Amino acid sequence: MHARIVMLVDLDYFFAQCEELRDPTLKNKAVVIAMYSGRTAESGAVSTANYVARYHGVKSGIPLFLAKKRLEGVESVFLPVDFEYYEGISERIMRMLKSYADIFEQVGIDEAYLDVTRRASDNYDAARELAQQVRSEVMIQTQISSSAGIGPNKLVAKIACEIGKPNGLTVVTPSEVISFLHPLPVDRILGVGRKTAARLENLGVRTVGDLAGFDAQRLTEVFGRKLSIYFHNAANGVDDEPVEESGEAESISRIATLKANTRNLALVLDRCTELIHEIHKELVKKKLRFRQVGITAVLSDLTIRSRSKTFDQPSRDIETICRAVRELFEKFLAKSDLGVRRVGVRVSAFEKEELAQKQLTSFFTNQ
Ligand code: TTP
Ligand code: MG
Repeated sequence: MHARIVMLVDLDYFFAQCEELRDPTLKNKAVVIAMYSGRTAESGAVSTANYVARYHGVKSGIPLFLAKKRLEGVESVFLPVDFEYYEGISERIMRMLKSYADIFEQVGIDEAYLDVTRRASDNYDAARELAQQVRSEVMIQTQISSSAGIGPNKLVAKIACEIGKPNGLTVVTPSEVISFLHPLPVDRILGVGRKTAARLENLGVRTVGDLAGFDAQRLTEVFGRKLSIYFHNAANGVDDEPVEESGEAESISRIATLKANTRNLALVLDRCTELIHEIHKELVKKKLRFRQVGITAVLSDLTIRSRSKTFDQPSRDIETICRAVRELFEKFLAKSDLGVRRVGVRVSAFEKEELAQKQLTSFFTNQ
């Protein structure tokens, strides 16, 4: 049994950096990427800005007129978003990142989680080495600088990555998690925005450590049960969200927490039934047929196990998913001596009907 090593790679000031790549004379100027709303020639918001512009207080989301005001007297360039160009660069980089991961999950145009547990042989020094390699490959191949964070889960990896930006690498080993997180301002935690941070401040909570030590009962009264459990776990660096293969065309998956940890097959399958129904609905909607069914189990010690089964023929049949999930969990539970905490179901290896049809048609017309 082992814990995970999760890496987050996020490209630095991405849209603006792409523009600098196209026109290196921009580098010493303030570069602002503008999303024009079209209402007037000048109205809109900042998509992102390079670090020269950030130094003057320009950041994502602020109105363009404010950005202009803050850059008065500074040599600056405003450019419209060129999404297609950025996407081309992103795709190349994502392919590189993927080749470094056991499990790869892209979460935005310039951001991806890599589960590197196996690749790094459970070793944080090896993971650091891997991050250096992947960042330098991206730099050499595309001249794009990136930052990476490494930790035992997504939450820690994400915060670590942000801390080291730009062009940084921050590694947080399991024994360093608490001392890393606790001094940070509480709004570093995903989901703690300005309003929540202000409410927390009223309760005397400024740092992540304050939040971790705050009375659980009182937190629940203010934020409700669900959110306060999340806050409490996050403040202690606990996060068991798996890194999951992403991409619409690659897989559809659902994951859910059980009422209590269990090794009981019937209870596990009961929870899976709901997930299977949701997955099936999506398969029908997207007209997809799968050739692979997989299960994920997050165990009581938070380790994650996955199993899958591949079929010769593509299918969209709900019965096929149910049978495969039962078979996989039956085998899995027979061997596991730990209780299961969360269960996941995944279908993948898709064959899109229309696509198959199209390929067939073009095959015949090419004869
Ligand atoms: P981010 O990774 O959040 O920002 P960034 O890459 O510009 O800067 P950082 O160095 O801090 O990572 O977002 C990636 C891209 O998404 C960003 O370049 C532009 C776009 N974006 C918007 O269009 N609007 C927004 O509000 C944000 C946050 C990002
Ligand atoms: Mg970025």
